Amino acid sequence: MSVQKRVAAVHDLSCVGKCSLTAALPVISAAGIEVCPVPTAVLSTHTGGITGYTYRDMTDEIMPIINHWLSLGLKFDAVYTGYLGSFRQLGIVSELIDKLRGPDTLVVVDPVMADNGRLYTGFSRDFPAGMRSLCQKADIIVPNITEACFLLDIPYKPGPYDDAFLRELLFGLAQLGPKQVVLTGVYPDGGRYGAACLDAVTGRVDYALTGRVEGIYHGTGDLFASALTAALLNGRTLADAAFIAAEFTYESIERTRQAGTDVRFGVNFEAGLARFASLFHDSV
Ligand code: PXL
Repeated sequence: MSVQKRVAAVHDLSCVGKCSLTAALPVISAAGIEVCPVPTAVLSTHTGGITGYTYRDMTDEIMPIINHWLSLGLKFDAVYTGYLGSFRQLGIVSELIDKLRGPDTLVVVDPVMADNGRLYTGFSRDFPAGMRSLCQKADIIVPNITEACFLLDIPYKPGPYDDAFLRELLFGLAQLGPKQVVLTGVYPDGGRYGAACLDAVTGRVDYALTGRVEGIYHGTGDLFASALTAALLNGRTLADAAFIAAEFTYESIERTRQAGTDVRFGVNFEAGLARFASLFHDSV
């Protein structure tokens, strides 16, 4: 029996909406990995397409949580960051990475801040520049196309996207420092959708494409990045992990489309967790 892996997951807790921690906790746990949450904010729901949500900023709690963990001698196989609750957290999370990182710790930064060409509600125009600095610390970054454009300071354009444009984004992002880049929300044509990944050490580009469902499904970027992190920690290659994550996300979206539920409240990924977990039976 191998020693169980442990991840520090630095995201908000949106109590309804199935994104951030409410995706990372079940998905990564299903793959046999311990998930230690660091809540960056606590909200009644996520902020996408919903008004009237409550919001409690957790900026001042982050370092005390980390310092307590360090005093206990806890070690982490990965630090996985997502939605941050304030601009100030960019610096705090950078410090957190320095403190928790060991020689073999995988640092995954999902630069959550925008989608469909626009910054999320509450994010200031200088946030992307700050997020660019955080990405420099990462081993892997997982932006969507909009976030990639903000990070590279180039204009967003709606898809479909050709190979030349996707390579421009992938190689441009690798210049920031991460060894691997996984770009989500990629669609080369009307029928396929998924991710493009670059291993900057070898220069190899792979696509992980599944079917495409029209519409905006909230929280799916977080589901994808959580599944990707889980698969990587279970020893899968970047291309395999991206494909596992793309399939898991696509099946959750398709299930939700068929059910016809309110898409603002997230997709039904729970029904796919048993199958997802079964992919890792050998490694846990
Ligand atoms: O899924 C990204 C995300 C995470 N957390 C919160 C959000 C969003 C996207 O809107 O509002 C609070």
